Amino acid sequence: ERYLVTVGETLAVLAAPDVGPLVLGAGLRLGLAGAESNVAVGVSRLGGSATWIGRVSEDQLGDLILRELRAEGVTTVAVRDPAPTSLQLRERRTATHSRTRYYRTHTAGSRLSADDIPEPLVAGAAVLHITGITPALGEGPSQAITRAVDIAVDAGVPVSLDINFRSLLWSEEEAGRALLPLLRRSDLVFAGPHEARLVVPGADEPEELAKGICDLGPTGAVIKLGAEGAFALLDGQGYQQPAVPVTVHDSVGAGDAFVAGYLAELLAGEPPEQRLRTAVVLGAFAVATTGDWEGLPRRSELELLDHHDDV
Ligand code: CKP
Ligand code: MG
Repeated sequence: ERYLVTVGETLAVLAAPDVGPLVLGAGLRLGLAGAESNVAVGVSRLGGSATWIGRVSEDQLGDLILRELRAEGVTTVAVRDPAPTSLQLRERRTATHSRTRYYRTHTAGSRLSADDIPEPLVAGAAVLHITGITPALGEGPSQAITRAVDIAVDAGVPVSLDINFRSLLWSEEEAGRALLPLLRRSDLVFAGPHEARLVVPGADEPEELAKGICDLGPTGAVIKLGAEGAFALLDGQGYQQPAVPVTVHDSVGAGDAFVAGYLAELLAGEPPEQRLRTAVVLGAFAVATTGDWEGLPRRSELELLDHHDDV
């Protein structure tokens, strides 16, 4: 069976449903986040096989993470760890501005190590998907990603990398320096324009950024342009993909949704045009619904956004 394998940290989110500063007694909604597990869920909902590798706490939040991922049909390869689950606090300071804070040091997910990566599982995958978040979590997670890429490259498994720069975790300089060697060994790279400039400084337009990435080694670069869709350079051929217009409710998770749509179609053997089309449809679902992954579509729902409901 053709499956995607991904490695990363899934965290608990405490999100304020109301707009305004946090006050005593405010409600906080419990959710789950994590770029790599978001992608795994998105692929699984579209009928693809996805395996997520990571460390989870031995407490109730660790149980919750595994229960939800498994309920979504994702295969989990989890090392249980006595350390707590990482948290992400999200405050909706105004309707359009949020403040977020991570509590993700000395946590289960950040104690991931190279020994946690099972070789046959990665070597047997159709694609390995990683993001720039995991290497930012520390020495152990960074080595785990390098180990996964070593196994994939040796086995001829294509590597997909989403740069996913997080300014709360490291500086642009640190990120550029750490991600460049991973990018050089990747086959397919996803990035927003700002993220692409971390590795291709001086370039500006999506076409230049994609070309700059491919000059470093990958055969494919997909520049995610949000409401403007995406530009992809795949095996030397350029593709322009417009977005699906929707009302934005919550843009977190849009990038992961896009990647999930693209990779699910890649697993299904679909051509680039179809991969990019499904990618923007998943991105639209993610921004039009609340939660990072909860609103992602099943395959039967992909056409839902093509027409408006006048009922
Ligand atoms: O780039 P995206 O908005 O798609 O990524 C969102 C995820 O893993 C989210 O689930 C969050 O917890 C994180 O990125 C992160 O660690 O920042
Ligand atoms: Mg992203």
